[in-house]
Amino acid sequence: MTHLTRRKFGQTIAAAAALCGASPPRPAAAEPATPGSLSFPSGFLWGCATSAYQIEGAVTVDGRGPSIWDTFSHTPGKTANGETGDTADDSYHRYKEDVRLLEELGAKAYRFSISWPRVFPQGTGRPNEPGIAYYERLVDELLQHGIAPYPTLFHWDLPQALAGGWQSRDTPHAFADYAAFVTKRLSDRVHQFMTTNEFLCFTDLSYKIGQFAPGLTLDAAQVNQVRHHGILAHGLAVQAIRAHAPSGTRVGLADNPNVYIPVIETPEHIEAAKRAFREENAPFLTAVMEGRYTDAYLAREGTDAPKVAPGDMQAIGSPLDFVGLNVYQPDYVRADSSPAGYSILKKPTSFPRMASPWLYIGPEVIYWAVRTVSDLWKPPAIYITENGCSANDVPDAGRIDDTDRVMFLRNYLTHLHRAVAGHYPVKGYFLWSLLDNYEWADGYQKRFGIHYVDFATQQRIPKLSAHWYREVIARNAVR
Ligand code: GBH
Repeated sequence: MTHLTRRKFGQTIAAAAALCGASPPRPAAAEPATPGSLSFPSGFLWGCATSAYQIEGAVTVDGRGPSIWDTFSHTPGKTANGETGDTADDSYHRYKEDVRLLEELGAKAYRFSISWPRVFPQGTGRPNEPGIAYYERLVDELLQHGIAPYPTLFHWDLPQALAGGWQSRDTPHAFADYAAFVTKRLSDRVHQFMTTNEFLCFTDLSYKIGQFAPGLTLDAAQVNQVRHHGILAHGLAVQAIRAHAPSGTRVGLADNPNVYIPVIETPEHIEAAKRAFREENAPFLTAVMEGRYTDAYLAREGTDAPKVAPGDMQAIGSPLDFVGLNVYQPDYVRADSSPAGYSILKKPTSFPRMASPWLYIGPEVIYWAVRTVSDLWKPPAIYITENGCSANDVPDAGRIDDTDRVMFLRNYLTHLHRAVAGHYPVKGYFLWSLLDNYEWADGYQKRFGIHYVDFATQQRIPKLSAHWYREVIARNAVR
């Protein structure tokens, strides 16, 4: 029997079984269920992502100190409906159930974040034993289920007690001490760490636009200094982790660079998109990958440029074992004859979006994110550390048929496959998010989960997208 005939035969049985209401037989991994199905390399790391303040709740339990997000979310007018992370998904108490959801998906890895104010309620000084013990329990639970822990040390929940927040140069040093402590406690079991999540969000959005905690609107020089402290914290933490972890422990970060799609795939536009990527991310990922600020950034900022102490840039440029990219929405670039050599296109008002107004749909962005980072800096490995979307999920007789999310994910993963097929070193994908959760200033109205959470009862219900993702993982293939 030829391969083709067997596949057709399999499909017929599946179709018949589906008509009878039985679940179709699962195709063998080597044999795609659909012609043109896109297989991923064996060992590709399929996972899900969350973050501490967005899911844990239990904000006053076991000695946790307040974070700037507790303060901000409790300040009237700062978040949708005044919603806070006080309870969120109560994952602090329900982590075993949440690990079970991962297990049912067949997930190979879980990206979560460690709450700095649980571990150091004052940000620095005395560690809080019950705080770190929680993460030991979570890690052990994951390992018992064969799921690799991918912790991030900072996903925006800065201890409130740290005076000056990211405006202070002491904060990056406090972060390095916290990183060293966590490394000492977990690196016997955790083989990879991410330092910070999304520089732009905890610097610009928090200290320039004021949309996120602590909600400040500082001037350009102050903002550049905050950005510098953010990337310095990352660099000092890389050094601290390496100093205290066994050799072989991998260190990376998760960032959300602006990603540019060349308007037309011709060499001149591709080159322009690459230039745009390097310059538009100059204060963040570019500085981290190159260990220096670009000449154009320093010239642009002039006297507002950050003050840099000796040793800072060397720490910031510490070599990484992997780069994590959070990829959501696209921007488009064309080559032009301006001094920069590119322009970023304005999106037409008809450009399609998901339920969050900022979340434009551009599946190719995931390919260009991987390709551009790889072409520019050749890191040993790249992970997609977040990708996913919000949707207006409404249970209907207990089901959530989020076909819009499935459409979104299927298209993004199809373009991720293009990067795999092009031999770019992308090693894994973390879907944002395992669960509906606290979407920061947007509160609970914007749902990103592949599991629906009823916030009144804390019941978790797999959405259609969870069933779909389970099949992706089982077949190691998309479509
Ligand atoms: C990620 O940020 C975060 O890491 C994660 O915590 C979050 O839940 C997830 O994405 C989904 O949002 O309101 O127009 O000013 C993604 C980057 C930056 C996108 C802030 C939304 C607000 C845009 N986010 N941005 S706007």
